Amino acid sequence: AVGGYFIYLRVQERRVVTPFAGALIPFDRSYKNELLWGTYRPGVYFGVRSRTPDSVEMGMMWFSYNAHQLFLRHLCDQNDKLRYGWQQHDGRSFGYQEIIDDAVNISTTFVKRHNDQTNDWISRIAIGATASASNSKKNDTPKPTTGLFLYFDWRTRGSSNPFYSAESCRDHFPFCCLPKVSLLRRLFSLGVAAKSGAGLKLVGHTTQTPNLIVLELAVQPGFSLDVVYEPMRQETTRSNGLGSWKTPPLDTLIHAKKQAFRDKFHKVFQLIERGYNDEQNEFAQRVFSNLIGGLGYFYGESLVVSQWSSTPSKYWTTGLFTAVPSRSFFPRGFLWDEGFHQLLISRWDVGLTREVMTSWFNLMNADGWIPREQILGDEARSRVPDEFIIQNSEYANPPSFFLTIESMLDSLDPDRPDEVDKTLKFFEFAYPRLQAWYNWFNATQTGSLIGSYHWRGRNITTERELNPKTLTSGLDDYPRASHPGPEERHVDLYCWMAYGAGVLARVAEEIGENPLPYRTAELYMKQQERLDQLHWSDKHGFYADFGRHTDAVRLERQQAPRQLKPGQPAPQMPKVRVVDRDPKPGFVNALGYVSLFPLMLRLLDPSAATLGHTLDHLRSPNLLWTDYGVRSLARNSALFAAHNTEHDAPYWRGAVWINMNFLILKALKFYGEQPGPFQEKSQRIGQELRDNLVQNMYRQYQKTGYVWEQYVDGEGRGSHPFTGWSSLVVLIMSDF
Ligand code: 6A9
Repeated sequence: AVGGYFIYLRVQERRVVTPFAGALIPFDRSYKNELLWGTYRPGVYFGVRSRTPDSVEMGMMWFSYNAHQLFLRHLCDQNDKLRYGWQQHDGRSFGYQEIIDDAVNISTTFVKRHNDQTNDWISRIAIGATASASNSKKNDTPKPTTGLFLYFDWRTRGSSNPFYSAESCRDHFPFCCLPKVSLLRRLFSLGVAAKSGAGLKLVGHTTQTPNLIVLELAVQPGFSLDVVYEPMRQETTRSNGLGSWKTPPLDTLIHAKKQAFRDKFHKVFQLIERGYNDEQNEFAQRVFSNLIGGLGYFYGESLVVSQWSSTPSKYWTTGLFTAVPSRSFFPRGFLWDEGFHQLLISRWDVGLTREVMTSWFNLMNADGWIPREQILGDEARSRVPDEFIIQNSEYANPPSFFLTIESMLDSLDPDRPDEVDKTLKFFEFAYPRLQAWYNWFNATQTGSLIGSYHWRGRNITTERELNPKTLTSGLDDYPRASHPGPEERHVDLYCWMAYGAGVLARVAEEIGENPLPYRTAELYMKQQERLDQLHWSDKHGFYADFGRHTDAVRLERQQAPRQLKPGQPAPQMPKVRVVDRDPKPGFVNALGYVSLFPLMLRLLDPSAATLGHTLDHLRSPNLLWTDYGVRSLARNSALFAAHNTEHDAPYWRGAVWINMNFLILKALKFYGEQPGPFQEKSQRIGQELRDNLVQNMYRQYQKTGYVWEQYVDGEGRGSHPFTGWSSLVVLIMSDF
């Protein structure tokens, strides 16, 4: 008591599944009603739900007869080879989609009204014959009949059944009303493949309480159906049916909504003024609409492991409001994709962006970590192979939301003081979480050399991969050090951190917090000597990662074991990695997107010689330049277009990706505005690049009907339609 001794106990606790301690960012209360219902099921061709866990979900399925085979259409699936997508969608109250399935054309329209009293909506489903069907078939062929199913599905929880009991249901509805299980049996008996129950969530019980209502119809072109939703109000027990929708008539309302969409699109993006023709403008509208119409609400929990526990724990159960990269192939939230999606959405409706960011940042745990891929709920989980489901709380994903934040700050509109106010309020609430996020990177992703950074999550013991992947960086198979280890330094992560510090400083300034710590960090990291010392390779002449590396790796089929028993067939041996020369510590010889990061995130001084070299590489057709955009890896790079395993095709090894090209363009615009030796060159390359990207994506859209995940020699590749970050083509057209 006298001596003043003490024991200092410092324990680093990791609370992986504990929510961040600070206050949750509040959702905008004034949107609660307005944004309650929507087409928030992007993974089905058409689906409506509310942003509440227990929502009734509406969906649509149909049978397609093709070459005498019967297909059930429900989940968006690129093997269906349909052309579909939102042609207009305003993200709040209106969407119009067309789906072309061989001879049949299905349109889905979603219209919402809302005021303080109500948030009714109508979904109109209309069937038509496609042009090709009416041309090729003479009038004497009968009109095609489509088997159409509409369903209303809810999770049975306690007594929250929003409909009627089975008996009264049958009395009230002239269609079947039955537990999902029966429905599935019926679909099976019709010869539909078991394919995860045709995508229907099978609630794990077989009691006779209905949790699904299905309306089954045989319809022909010309058919149209309106589903009217009206919340049950206390004072009314009887529906007034279409009554309140009679004035104005629905057609008039839809017409007005379409026109309002076009007008707003014109005002926001001004494509006609920029010389694009009507068809190109239409293309841009569709791309944009399919992104914003892809906003979804998901509910459930992630599975998480950490270095402290390798058995997966459940993250807390939560909802997520997010756009998705691809409705067909990965209709769920991805952290770094979302930062890019919101660049576009925030231009249109910054309120939606605040809702989405609120949702994402509220997923932060006590350590400041946000899970990278969000696979929430059974429906989402049923579409993902097991090895992708588990998230690791040691692993990062680029903090691309800093791009969104910068763009929101750049476009604070003094003519909309209410929105400015809301956005700044949002930043006030978000600030502790943004800081925690940034600190989490600093606490977990630093390199062993002071001031450097290093993505965790590479597989050190791999035998099959030509170059162990770095999924966390978002650039998956982009070549890094051939032998992962603690000495690695990753230039892209260094740039994200320098850039993030600058954005955080700006946020701090705007909301009256102290920007100094972040400003200092930014300036420190932007010092050319620091950056160059860590990442400029004199030997190669470009910015590069550092690590134990050799180019001399290849895949070779393993020898079959010598002693085969008589009659035993030779086993098919896998290809394994062979290292012909020992790795040495040094810069990694892989010119590509990673080398461009100091340019992309605008870290370089406008007069830096390294900027000039980077521009030269970018513009060189022998290296990175193509007529269709800047490719991810230089053509002369050792792993250019190389498979990573015998089954793992090249992904970020040469293909053109639109999110990275967007950042390149943004940087070229920036350097084109800075007086200096490279100003004129930046402008020229920027214009060429913009035209190349837009022309090619538009051509590919005309040819194939899709926007694609990536482009190889100009051809669309990978998942499609991919109206995630590829939809940035709209911002590119509008010159941002
Ligand atoms: C595979 C397939 C039905 C890979 O766009 C999302 C991500 C990007 O964040 C990342 O940078 N994509 C890019 O390299 C797609 C990832 C898809 C993984 C899911 C499961 C399901 O099969």
